[in-house]
Amino acid sequence: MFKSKAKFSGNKPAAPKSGPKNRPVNGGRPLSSRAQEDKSAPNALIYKPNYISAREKEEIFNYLNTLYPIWEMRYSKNNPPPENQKQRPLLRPVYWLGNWQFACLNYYHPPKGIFNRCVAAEGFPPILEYLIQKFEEMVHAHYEPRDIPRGWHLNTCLINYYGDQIQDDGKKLDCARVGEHKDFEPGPVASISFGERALFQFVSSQGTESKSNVVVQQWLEDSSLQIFAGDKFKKHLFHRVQRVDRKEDSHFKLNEISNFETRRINFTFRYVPDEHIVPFARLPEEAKEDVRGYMEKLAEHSEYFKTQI
Ligand SMILES: O=C(O)CCC(=O)C(=O)O
Repeated sequence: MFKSKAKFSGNKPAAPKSGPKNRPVNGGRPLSSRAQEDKSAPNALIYKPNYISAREKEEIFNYLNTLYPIWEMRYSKNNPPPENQKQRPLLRPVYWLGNWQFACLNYYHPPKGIFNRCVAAEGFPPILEYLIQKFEEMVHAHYEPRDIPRGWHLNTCLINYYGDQIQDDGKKLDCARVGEHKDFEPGPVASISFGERALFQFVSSQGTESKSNVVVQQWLEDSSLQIFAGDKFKKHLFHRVQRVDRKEDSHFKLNEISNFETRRINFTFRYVPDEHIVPFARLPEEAKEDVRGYMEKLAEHSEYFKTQI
């Protein structure tokens, strides 16, 4: 099953799985005093360094080599920017599995935003099915039933590509970060990371006017697993990727993403109730119009998307 080499030049083989099992979740810079108080609290967080073996990583990278991520725009003809906002591209290329939550359809956002936002997409390859099963078992063993919604299973995955945009003058623009947000899909979220480590922070936020407080932070390292769940980490706090290291002078050699160099790839696995996943053909006409271009682009390299348009 595990064949060729992962394509991260400068890649170090994953260390043996002998390290600490659940490392305390406060890596990185000193925390604010409020964060210090909370440092020992995050029972609802799992962090496992070196969780993905070298062979599993190879298999995942073989699969990544078959994907062609796309750059999406945040808004569209039928979902224009609000008055105080401008049309803009997302900060990074993405690929979704299970269902595609196009940015211009505003992502899955219960209780109101549940219909016509999650467009049926390709399923998981065997290596991810295998890992998902382990994540689900871990979740059931680790969390209280109240933190696991009925029917919860990891049927959705967002693959984020982090790195530099190469500008027209050849200069690199580092856009390896994600602003604070919540993942509104119900229940636990599992995340695996590859490449340069990222500073992942849970923050409390009083709105756009005031500065957010870092409550817990964790460096997400190559081949690590993170799981978070429960009201505190899913509903009350926001999370963000503050920055991605640039220790290795190298980037992943994957399929060409024009004018982009990827130094970190993250997969987040989530749950969308199956009844809220809609095939492209059944979207309302306006939504179809807004995402048809993306579907056509995806269909250039995907048999699945060819059958959908
Ligand atoms: O890249 C990561 O570690 C987190 C990504 C994330 O926050 C998201 O996709 O919602």
